[in-house]
Amino acid sequence: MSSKLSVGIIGLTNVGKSTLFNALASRRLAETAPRPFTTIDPHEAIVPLADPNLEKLAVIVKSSIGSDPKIIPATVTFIDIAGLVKDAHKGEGLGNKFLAKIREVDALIHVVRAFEDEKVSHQHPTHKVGSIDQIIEDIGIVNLELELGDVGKKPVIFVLNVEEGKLQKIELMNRFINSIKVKFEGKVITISAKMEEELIDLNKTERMEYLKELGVEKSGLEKLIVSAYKLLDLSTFYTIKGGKELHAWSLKKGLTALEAAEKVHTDFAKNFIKAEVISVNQLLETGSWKPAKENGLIHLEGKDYTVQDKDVIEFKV
Ligand SMILES: Nc1nc2c(ncn2[C@@H]2O[C@H](COP(=O)(O)OP(=O)(O)O)[C@@H](O)[C@H]2O)c(=O)[nH]1
Ligand SMILES: [Mg+2]
Repeated sequence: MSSKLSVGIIGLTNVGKSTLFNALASRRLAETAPRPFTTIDPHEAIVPLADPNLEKLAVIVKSSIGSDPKIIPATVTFIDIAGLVKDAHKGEGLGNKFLAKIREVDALIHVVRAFEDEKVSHQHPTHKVGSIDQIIEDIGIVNLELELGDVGKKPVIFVLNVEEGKLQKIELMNRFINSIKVKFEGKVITISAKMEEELIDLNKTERMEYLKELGVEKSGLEKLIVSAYKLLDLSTFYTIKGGKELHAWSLKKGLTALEAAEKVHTDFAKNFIKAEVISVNQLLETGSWKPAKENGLIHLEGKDYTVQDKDVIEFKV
């Protein structure tokens, strides 16, 4: 079983793919400084998923062991795949190489240019750059290459890269989104890659204040990370190792306790006896593991148990 689920960032050239990728990659650095995620490839970013349950669980753990546990969030891997051009499937612009990379990922983020900027050239401007017609045409070009390149059907999120000033123009944004939805299948998110890149240098509090000033509730990046996670059809389970390490793990939906154990530790899978399981909400309501156990809320499961989203699992080996 391949445990590395990834999302490839694709699109024409000069649409803001790398700008978006850099913002994603830096968010990782900003929020997970204590944990050195080893970078295998500069085009690959392992990004933590914000999860309010982790902080709540940490409070519970602290109240029973007296110190703050180390928190390790679940992650999504994003890959910056260089731009596709027309006739990529015939090998244009290293097209074959990029198409091969696209076949390897599990889902796609298709970045589409919706910003206007004379200084940034457009590959095929037959319409006004940033117009709905241009957007639809751009998506069509890339989709055709994917089809001819035999990429196969993959879940996709369209990211409309707009100027930051346009983000609050809800009506305009909805018009963009709806026009895409009429023609193509997939989720659509509006984002300003450039703004997200500028947010990198701010800390969490400054970032929130800045967004508030702009009249935006959440950074587009957060929305995108959550959507990508959903797109991969993952569920989350939690382990609390010795009360010291709080770990969120992602698992394809429908997998078993044994497969979950394998993710945590190969030895866990080999020596699997049973698993103690409780939903995170029940554990949070009860306040700690011991009373939950005494009240019969923790159930014993075997290897074949289908892991449910937001299970807290204690593997017995
Ligand atoms: N004005 C403007 N420029 C942008 C925006 N996003 C990206 N760019 C610029 O467009 C150019 C191409 O961006 P890049 O991320 O390298 O595109 P890629 O070829 O798709 O990876 C760069 O000069 C970026 O600074 C945006 O939202 N607004
Ligand atoms: Mg690029």
